[in-house]
Amino acid sequence: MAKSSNPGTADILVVNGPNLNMLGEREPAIYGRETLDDIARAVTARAKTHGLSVDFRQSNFEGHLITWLQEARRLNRGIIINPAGLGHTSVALLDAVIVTELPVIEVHLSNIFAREPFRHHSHISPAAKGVICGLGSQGYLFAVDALAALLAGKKSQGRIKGRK
Ligand code: CA2
Repeated sequence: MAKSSNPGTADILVVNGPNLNMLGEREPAIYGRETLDDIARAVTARAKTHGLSVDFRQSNFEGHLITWLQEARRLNRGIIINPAGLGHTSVALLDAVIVTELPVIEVHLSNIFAREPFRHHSHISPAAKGVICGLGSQGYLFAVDALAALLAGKKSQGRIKGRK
């Protein structure tokens, strides 16, 4: 599992699904040459430019992903998820995303719409604020930027409300 850089109370939880621990080792033509640890470092650095901290995780077990999402509601402010193959199959993962009640950005490294038909549908997408696919590891960085903007917007809305 990629190391969690800031377990527990990070602003952004990044959840990576099954087989993404293999990045950089196989199928570079589809997924690029970067490892998941490379992506974790880049995401953490990008988040830091926005003053945000990151808890970056990966598991091959659906139950781990679901438990992390359930905990996120208490511990985090926004979520980036690459559900990997589970995005195409798992209603349970969708339910866990909904439970978070947090802004969620779904990321896929590859363009799932340019691949096999079974990859064209994601159960997660209807619950996501936004979906990024086909931009490789850069997609994670754009997701950080998007979440930063969403969280900043929430903060200022809160201040306006608080003044009333
Ligand atoms: O493009 C993506 O990010 C995917 O979520 C990756 C999943 C795939 O099932 C989705 O359709 C799209 C697969 C992750 C497996 O990653 C590997 C990396 C290197 C070697 C083998 C698998």
